[in-house]
Amino acid sequence: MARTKVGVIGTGFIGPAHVEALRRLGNVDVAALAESSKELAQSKAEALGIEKYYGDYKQLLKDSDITSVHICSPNYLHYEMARAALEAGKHVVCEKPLAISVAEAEELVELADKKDLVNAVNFNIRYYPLMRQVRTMVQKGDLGQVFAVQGSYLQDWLFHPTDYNWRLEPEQSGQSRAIADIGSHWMDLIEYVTGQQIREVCADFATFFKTREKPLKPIETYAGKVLSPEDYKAVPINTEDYATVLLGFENGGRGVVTVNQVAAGRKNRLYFEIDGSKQAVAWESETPNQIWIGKRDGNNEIMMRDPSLVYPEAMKLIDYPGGHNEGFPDTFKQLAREVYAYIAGDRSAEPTFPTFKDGLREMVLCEAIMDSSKKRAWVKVR
Ligand code: SOE
Repeated sequence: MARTKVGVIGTGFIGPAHVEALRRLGNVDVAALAESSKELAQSKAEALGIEKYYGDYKQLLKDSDITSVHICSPNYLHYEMARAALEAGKHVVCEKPLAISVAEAEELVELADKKDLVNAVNFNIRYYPLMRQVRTMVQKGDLGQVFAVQGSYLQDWLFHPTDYNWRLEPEQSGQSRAIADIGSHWMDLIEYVTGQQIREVCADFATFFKTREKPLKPIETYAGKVLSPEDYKAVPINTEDYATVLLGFENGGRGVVTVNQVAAGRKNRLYFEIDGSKQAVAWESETPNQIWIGKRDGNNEIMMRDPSLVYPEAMKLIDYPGGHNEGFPDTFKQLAREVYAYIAGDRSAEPTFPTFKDGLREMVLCEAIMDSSKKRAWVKVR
């Protein structure tokens, strides 16, 4: 079997998760990595056991062994790197957000189409098997008409004013933080499982920490408290810690979502409840192997992630029997498996994985939400 050789660009918090997932596929080799300097690239390559390393991603793109790349760098680099990778004829899997503006994302969608290269955005939360189950339940009419969706995405890794990361800097991360970083996952998931597009939004943003203590040395996302007081300086913060957004769906359904990166005790918790005309369904990402099914005229149910209980569509994403729990790293593996099966196979069918078009969709939603929060009014999503 021909093995695809992959290059990973960026090895901070999320790059190693891509490396691990790719290695679990069996038909893909992580052949090279690129970092922002030769020294960093070398030490990461040693730690991750990757043979080739480059101190500049442009050198990796010249490597003719590499046929696809995973972009795991800070957000502001996604556009430049994805563009260069497509120009170099590589298939691209990009971390979210795809870019930091709608215009950039539109250009990438067009270029990927023109070059006829496989393109994906890592909206990994779709790949919890029970999310495929919920999507199939909606498609089969088990929920009836979707009346309303409510939920949240809460984290606490920015809870202290000394918590700091490049995601707090608009030049690196983009103009929106909580909505672009975690709201984008929630909206992508909800549109994916309900099949309903969000058509209008009304947003309320808050920044609770107007200044934060910036470490004078770089530290990685989720690194925790590793510095002392003299290692910090106070800097102003211009992006939102929190947002609540009212949503109007294309079928007339209503929704509301809260995102908050300073919610104590909520490590990384995405929650939703979909209320349909026949029954309701709810899920939270910190207990990802079960869904709640709500009924008016019978007992409510807890459905377990068990290949013998779910629809065949969801079964495809399950590698272990019921009770042998799968989680966050498995979502990366399942997404990558669909991408690499597509790369190796017949490419005439529509991809089953999130593509650059889905990345663009999130940019459009984020821009509408930011616009609404500035105007303090409802805004239509184009
Ligand atoms: C940081 O907030 C972050 O790593 C996001 O960027 C991810 O997409 C999400 O998986 C968890 O939190």
